[in-house]
Amino acid sequence: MEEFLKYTKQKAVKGKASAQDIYRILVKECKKRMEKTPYVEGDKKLYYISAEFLLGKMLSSNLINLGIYDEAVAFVEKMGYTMAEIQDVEKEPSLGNGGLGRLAACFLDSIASLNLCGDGIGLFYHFGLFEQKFVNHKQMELPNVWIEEPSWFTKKDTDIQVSFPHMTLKAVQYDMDVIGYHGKKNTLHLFDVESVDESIVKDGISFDKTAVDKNLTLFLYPDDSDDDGRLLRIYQQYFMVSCGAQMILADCKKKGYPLDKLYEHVVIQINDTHPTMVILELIRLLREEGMSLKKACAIVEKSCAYTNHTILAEALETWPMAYLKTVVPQLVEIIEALDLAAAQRSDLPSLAIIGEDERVHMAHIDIHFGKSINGVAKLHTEILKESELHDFYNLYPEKFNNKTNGITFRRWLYSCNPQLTHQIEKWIGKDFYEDASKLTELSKLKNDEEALQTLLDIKQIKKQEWVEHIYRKQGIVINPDSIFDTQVKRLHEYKRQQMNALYIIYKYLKVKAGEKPVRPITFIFGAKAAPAYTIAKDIIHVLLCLQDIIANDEEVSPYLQICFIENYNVSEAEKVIPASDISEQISLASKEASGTGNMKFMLNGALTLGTRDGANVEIAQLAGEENCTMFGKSSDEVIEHYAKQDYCSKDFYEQDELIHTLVDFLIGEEMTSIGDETSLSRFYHELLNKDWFMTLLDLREYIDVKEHMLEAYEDRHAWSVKMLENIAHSGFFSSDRTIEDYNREIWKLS
Ligand code: GPU
Repeated sequence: MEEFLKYTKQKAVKGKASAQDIYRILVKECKKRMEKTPYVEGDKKLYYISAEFLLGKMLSSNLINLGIYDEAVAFVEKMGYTMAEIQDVEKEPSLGNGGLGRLAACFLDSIASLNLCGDGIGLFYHFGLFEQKFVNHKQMELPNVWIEEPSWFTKKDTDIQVSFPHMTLKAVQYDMDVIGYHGKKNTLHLFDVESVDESIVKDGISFDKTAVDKNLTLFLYPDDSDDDGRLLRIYQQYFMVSCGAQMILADCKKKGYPLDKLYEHVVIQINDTHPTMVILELIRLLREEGMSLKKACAIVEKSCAYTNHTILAEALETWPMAYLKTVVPQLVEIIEALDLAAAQRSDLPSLAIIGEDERVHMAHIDIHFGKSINGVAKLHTEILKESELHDFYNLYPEKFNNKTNGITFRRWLYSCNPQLTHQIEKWIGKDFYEDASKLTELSKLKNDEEALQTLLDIKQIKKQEWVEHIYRKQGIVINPDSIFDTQVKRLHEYKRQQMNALYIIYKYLKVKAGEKPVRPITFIFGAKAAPAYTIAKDIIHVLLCLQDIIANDEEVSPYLQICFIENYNVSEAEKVIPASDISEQISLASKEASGTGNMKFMLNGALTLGTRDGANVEIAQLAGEENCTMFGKSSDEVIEHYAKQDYCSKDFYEQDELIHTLVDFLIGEEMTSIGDETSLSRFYHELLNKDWFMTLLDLREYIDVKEHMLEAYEDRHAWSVKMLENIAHSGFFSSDRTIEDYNREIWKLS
């Protein structure tokens, strides 16, 4: 790191290097080394195609993988800064919504780190997920500008073009090097349209949805609550897959691979159904090469694999045939042919590609014409096989498999929690850096008083750091000695932030009645609601009102506090997760496909308070039931309620006085005096008359177990043992393990 030293000598003396200067030097140094790093080679290549890559800031991650993190920290400190201050300079590329996009980013890191030849393909959105501001206890959305110099992306020459009925769009390709941990590199390819025009964005995030040549790559997930928005989604999806398919076939031709052996050299992992049209586009392009439809289908079926991330009906994409005829008429003939071919394999209407309502079921294309379909946690895959996709499972049992999600420990431990990382290294040596399963060795410390105290001390340091951060960012003063009880994730009814809100109301009323908790509690939230998702925004409103009511109540505020993190994103996650004591994972059982935040908390020594849903089930199994708090109705019971349609929230409200009181609070004097009555009463009625995600079903038990958990916190020794056991058994959730599973069973790269 000679450059650092030279720079230190020149500028440190004069004391005029700004954080910006330092950031630029570090990026330059990284890029220089990345350029010299060789590509991973192999005669078979994976393409991970995804509408989202929620990368987060790249500086620390790149420094770690290049093996120069410690040197860089020393340099930064010599210049009078902390690494956090330098990291602050970078704008976060928020090119994803939540778990699905972050998973794709973790996977890129692991693929390269395992020395597997695999690239990402996606879109170069000019504005990432909106920036969230709170005004009058409500969420406002602002455009999120992230493109800046210096950039990790490099513009590449390409002659790719994509044709639509009334226009042909020229592609612009941006590539980012993805460095493996102490290893070689792969590439993330993001495609943009040459004619894109940022100036059409007006007041916040509105723009002319019909000017597709100008808007196609402006926004991640544009509002699809109207026809124009939905058409735009199809334009985006087709542009992405067409660029990807053209690039893949061009790569093969360049390497001299015969296209009829495509599957020997290429495997395409389709991340949810957003990129499903890649199957159709590949078939179309192979036919243009002179291949028969039948042969093209057979080759593509052997090359593509699909990952399902949800069983929520509203998230399973179907497109009206009429939309597809408008945007991608060149694919319609292929869709109809596949529909016929599928009907020959099974005549069950539930397996049709074109439904009776003339809608095209995207997942059905993937399952019929891909070689593999996987769920993202054991329970989720079982539900797919046994209920949601049962008929498909009967037809293609060999295609179904599970790949429990994972997270990259490079970001979610080494980078975000260096204190814990260094301590672990002192305890068990360096092997866990390359092999996360080695963390189990930590269990040997469970009777070591000094080690357990150190674990508590590190947690306290991370809490103190976060308290300072949130004070700087939002001006909120948090008691670092309070219990940090955290629920951070997208705002969705199935994730049940509203159940947590009702618990807080319960606690508030207790304190008002004189029952004070032994130790203050800080309820931490972070969540963005989709701009058109009204009820989700109502829930944010409830929480922000409660935050204010409690903060302004002299009786209650010494004991309880809500902190709603504004604009929660990857960078905020990296700060709050290591500081948290309790990890709230309270989705309605069967609804959270996996969850990955749950794994990040476990790895950082927070204890899970969760339902038996998604990967929570595996967390409890690995960490031990005694080291987690699990509650709530099982997924079987929940699925039965849906089948029988016998859940009635009003019954719970009317038959349980406590629940009655808590729900009524939502429209009571305290709330309406500062909140918006329309919003509060809309949410109140939603809970009473619908409550589709059964909040009241699990509320009683939630209150009980949470009370116990908070009491258990006071036995600091017992709690620290649980922390240790959680960390020790989190190795399974390394995305390196997940990627090894994908590779062994689906990709089969050498
Ligand atoms: N997920 Br579908 C998203 O983040 N976005 C989506 O559009 C869909 C799923 C999430 C699941 O909700 C979460 O349970 C899972 O851990 C994650 O994908 C990654 O598989």
